[in-house]
Amino acid sequence: MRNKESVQLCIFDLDGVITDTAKYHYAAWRSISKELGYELTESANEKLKGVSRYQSLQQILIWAERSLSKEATEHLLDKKNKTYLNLIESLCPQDVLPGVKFFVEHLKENGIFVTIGSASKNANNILEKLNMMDDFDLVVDGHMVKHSKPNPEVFLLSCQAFDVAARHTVVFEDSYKGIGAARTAKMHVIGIGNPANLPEDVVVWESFEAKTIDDMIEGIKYS
Ligand code: B16
Ligand code: MG
Repeated sequence: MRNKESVQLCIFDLDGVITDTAKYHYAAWRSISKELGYELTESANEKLKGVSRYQSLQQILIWAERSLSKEATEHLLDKKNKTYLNLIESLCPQDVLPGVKFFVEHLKENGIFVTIGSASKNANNILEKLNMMDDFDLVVDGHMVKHSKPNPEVFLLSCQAFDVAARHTVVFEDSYKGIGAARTAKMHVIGIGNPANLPEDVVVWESFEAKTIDDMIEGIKYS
């Protein structure tokens, strides 16, 4: 991809990209893990980022070497979500990560479609708290997909909605699984967050502050 005209769609992951809710998912899963007699470390938690609630619990059960009945599984999923919802109760527009609003506007002013591609079933709730519901052309969330990242379904739905080819699409992601999903779909990708937590062969922005379309084109040059 060489020029800005060839980017037609940008897809933003939500948790860890638009706002720092990833730390609340971690806190909630840590407490559930403790109940299961398992210590969830920060590095193990990296493997849960971008993964659906159900799949995350299945992974924790494997690590904890535990198995649960259907009822006990449902109970823990519900408990995790209630803990998480409590933690994000006071989320507000000030919690949008630095530079995100400006960058999203900058893309839209340049005629680029801007969507959300999140595994979360709480995405709409979070966007409402952040007062960002009207900022995106489409929100694809965990209610709309059958398959969890690294399956690319959550990103492909945005391409289909606006009839944009994957090669004209850029994904912003904070997780290994999400970057894998973008790559499987043959989309361009920029990592967001701490480079130490992401693949070495991806350009990572620690924040959106002062970023422009030109920076994005530079970042995806070799992806
Ligand atoms: P929920 P993203 C993902 O959101 C999170 O990274 C992941 O930790 C979480 O388990 C998943 O959403 C499901 O979230 O329990 O709210 O439905 O990063 O894809 O925006
Ligand atoms: Mg994320």
